[in-house]
Amino acid sequence: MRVDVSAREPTPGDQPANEWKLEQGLEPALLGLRNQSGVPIQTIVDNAPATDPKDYDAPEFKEEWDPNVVFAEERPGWKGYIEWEDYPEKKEKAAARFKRFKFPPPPEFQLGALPDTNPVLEGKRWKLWHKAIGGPLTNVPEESWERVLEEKHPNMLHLLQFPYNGEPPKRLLCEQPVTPNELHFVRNHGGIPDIDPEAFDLRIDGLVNNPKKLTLKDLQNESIFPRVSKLVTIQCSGTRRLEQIAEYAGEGDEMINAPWAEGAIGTAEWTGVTLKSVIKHCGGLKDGGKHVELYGAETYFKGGECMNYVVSVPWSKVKVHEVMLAWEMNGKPLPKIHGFPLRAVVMGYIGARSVKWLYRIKGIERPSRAPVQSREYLYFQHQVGKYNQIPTCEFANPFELNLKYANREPPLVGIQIQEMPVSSAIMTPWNKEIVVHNGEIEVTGWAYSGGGRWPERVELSTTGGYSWYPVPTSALSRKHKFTWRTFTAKVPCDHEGWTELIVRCWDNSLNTQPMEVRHSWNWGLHVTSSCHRVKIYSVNRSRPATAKRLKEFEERGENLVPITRPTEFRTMMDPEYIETYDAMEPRDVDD
Ligand SMILES: Nc1nc2c(c(=O)[nH]1)N[C@H]1C(S)=C(S)[C@@H](COP(=O)(O)O)O[C@H]1N2
Ligand SMILES: [Mo]
Repeated sequence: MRVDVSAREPTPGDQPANEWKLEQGLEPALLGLRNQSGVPIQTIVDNAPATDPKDYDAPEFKEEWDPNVVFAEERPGWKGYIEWEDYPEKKEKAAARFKRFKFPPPPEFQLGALPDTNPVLEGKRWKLWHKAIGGPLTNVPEESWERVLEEKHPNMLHLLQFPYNGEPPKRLLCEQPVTPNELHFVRNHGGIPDIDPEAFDLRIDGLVNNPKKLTLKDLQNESIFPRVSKLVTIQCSGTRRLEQIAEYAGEGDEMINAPWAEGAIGTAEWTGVTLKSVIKHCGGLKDGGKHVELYGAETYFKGGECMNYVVSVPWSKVKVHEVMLAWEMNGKPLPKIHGFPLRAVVMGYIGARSVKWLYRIKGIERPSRAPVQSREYLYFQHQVGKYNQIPTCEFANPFELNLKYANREPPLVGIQIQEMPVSSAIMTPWNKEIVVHNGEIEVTGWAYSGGGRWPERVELSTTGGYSWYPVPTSALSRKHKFTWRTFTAKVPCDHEGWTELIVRCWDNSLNTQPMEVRHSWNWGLHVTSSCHRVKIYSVNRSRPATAKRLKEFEERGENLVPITRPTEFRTMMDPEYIETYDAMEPRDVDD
């Protein structure tokens, strides 16, 4: 890798074969740094090999303690649940063990090419982290994958094998307004716990008046808690991240910033109770209690530390019954991969708050300082990047930064993402497709708005955004607070050749979407709320000349694709050419 291009002296004969591609930014992963500052900048490439996983158990890495004992699962019947938050010493032990190994760097999937495999990315480091810590974490990656194969649709697009992140193929996402469980996207930060519902209870503590533990039976006792069922769309803030990546690379951790397309969104009917009724049953929040922290049972890694999955929502959201604790998804018990036996469903918020394998709820004063709440899922201002995520640019090394800030107020230069904004996406046609049509193009897609707003008008453009046609109400699925609307609609397209199909949604508050990806681009690559644009090559058969030409292709058995290949047959015979030429205005003038 060329680390400093400005320092490079070109000598005759040393021209790399890919120089032209480098000049043109066609291999950005190999480009170096052009340092015009006059000050040397550290660009050391760390070539030390990663620890061989075979050595994790070797004598030199042996601990004086047994990871099966120290990191033992907390409770019988709760496979995949190690409690970290209650035991700082345990966290320290794991962090110290983690530090003894060297792990491979993340794959370069933004500046370099995405592999054409399914799973697209493997999650190698995450697998190794689990194996290196050992004990009950050792086989979590394999068990997670087995669960995926068991519970998810065979056609899922697996973006990341472990922690599992997968979305349904476009053709299946919007077939119906309620997403079948097997096709609902999955976004995991770790393994998939397997908790015996008989052994399960939910702990409610912190700033609540009467801390309690409630079993599933308690929660399902309708004489205490009214049962609710509600259609709710869950959308990951990473939905459509691929479009941001295609424009400009951002933070490139394959787990944190998985390269989602349009499918990290799904709608289900969730059944359970509202969190407000549960907190009320616990005597309400104490004075000063303004947020509730939600704990997920699996192990998450951040900056070399082990932790449980913890986020928070404000009490104001809970108070209006917009947070549910659900045990059913579309009339069936929650699939294990979606949080069995109990998950939160936070309506109209970013998916990250809808905690799966929910085992604890804690009343707190301020938004959680757990990293998923306060260091991830931040919406950074445009100019924030790798070197300036904190108000002072003290550290270039994110690992050091994490350790330094582990026990302090987190950096606050980004907005914590809670309510999702209005957004939409086209599911068909696909980007770069050749669409042969009769003057109207059939478009399918979805539109959604967070915070309890709903798509009030969905518009399509076949002219790159100059003119817009509303999707007829009859072509949109029913509106509800907290759900998307799917659509299949025909939109006029007079244009021929390359054009851009665009979708734009107006919600009931008349919020709409920025036109360009750059307008919503941010370092964490979250919330791609700009209008979804799909480039298509339009072939409009409603034009007689086009219909005639297509017929000729058909008669001669000639392929229209690839369109880049020159037409093989003569498209006009001499007599027709002369006749046409003579009928035309002359090419040149005589005087
Ligand atoms: N315990 C736990 N809860 C979690 C997550 C997780 O990794 N662990 N991922 C969150 C994120 S980022 C999203 S987008 C949603 C996805 O929900 P789903 O996998 O059921 O579609 O779950 C959220 N709840
Ligand atoms: Mo998410």
